Amino acid sequence: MNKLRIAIQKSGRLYEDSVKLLSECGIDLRNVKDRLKTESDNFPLEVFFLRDDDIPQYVEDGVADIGIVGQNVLFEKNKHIEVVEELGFGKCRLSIAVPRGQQYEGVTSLQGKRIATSYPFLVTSYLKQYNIEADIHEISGSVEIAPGIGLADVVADLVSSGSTLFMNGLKEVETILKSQAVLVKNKQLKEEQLILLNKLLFRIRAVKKAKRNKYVLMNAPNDQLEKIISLLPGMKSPSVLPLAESGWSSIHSVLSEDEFWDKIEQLKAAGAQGILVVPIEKMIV
Ligand code: PRT
Ligand code: ZN
Repeated sequence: MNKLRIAIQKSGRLYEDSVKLLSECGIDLRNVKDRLKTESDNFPLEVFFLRDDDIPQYVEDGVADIGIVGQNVLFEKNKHIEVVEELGFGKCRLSIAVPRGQQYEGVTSLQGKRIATSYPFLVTSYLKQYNIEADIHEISGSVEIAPGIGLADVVADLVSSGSTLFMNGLKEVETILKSQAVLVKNKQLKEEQLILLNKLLFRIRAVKKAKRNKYVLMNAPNDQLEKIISLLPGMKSPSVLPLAESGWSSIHSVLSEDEFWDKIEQLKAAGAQGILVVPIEKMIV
């Protein structure tokens, strides 16, 4: 039977969110712990567990059809593969950081400096834009300790909360790249694999959309209905149901995360009561 093969991280920061995303898409995986490969019983999907650094190569070579990887790794490896969807997890940035006491007056301060990083390609490309030449020291881990042990003057490393830099006496001075996990695909997928990928994408988009929206229910006196309805978008328009108590209605709608709190305030001010907010599992428009 035709299968779609996906490469995801074996263990690390992207592993749990990748497996969770598949699960939210209704894809059950057999025995994921300590395996190199597994399958799903309810979707034609085979899953390869790999080091994140190897995923772009596997997808380019067509050993895997698709993969989940951070944009930082994707752009560093610079393989011929396509991004299909941003997944909204694994968010971080690749930044340049200098010792806190060191004076820094913009990128020109980096001229001739020794920079420790696991991202030599991205750092070199970034500096090139400013005609800066630096001495790049590629190291694979614990980049943040490099200035402290005299290996480098400056680092370029991934940052999320910033606490690792802080604890190592470093300050972030430039952002090279903002990154999140993305779904990538091989450039020459066969028709059968494309059909399966589109099926998976349809589910991923429904899950992502649901996360950005909330289902809201509220009660309101009928004489306020018009005003309340005008505030609500809903998927088409809000549903209005009569309450057992005459003169009152229950209104159901969907609100997006971005406008959520503003709308709730306006709804309360317009006379809505007993507002309930419920998470949405899937949203298909
Ligand atoms: O074994 P494998 O090679 O698969 O894993 P890995 O050790 O190379 O990667 P892993 O699991 O650490 O990270 C996988 C991916 O998660 C990265 O490629 C990024 O896309 C994403 N990601 C998101 C991060 C971070 N946030 C992050 N904070 N990857 C690493 N970090 C590290 C960073 O290198 C630094 O050491 O966390 C530290 C900084 O964190 P803060 O919160 O102190 O700023
Ligand atoms: Zn890695």
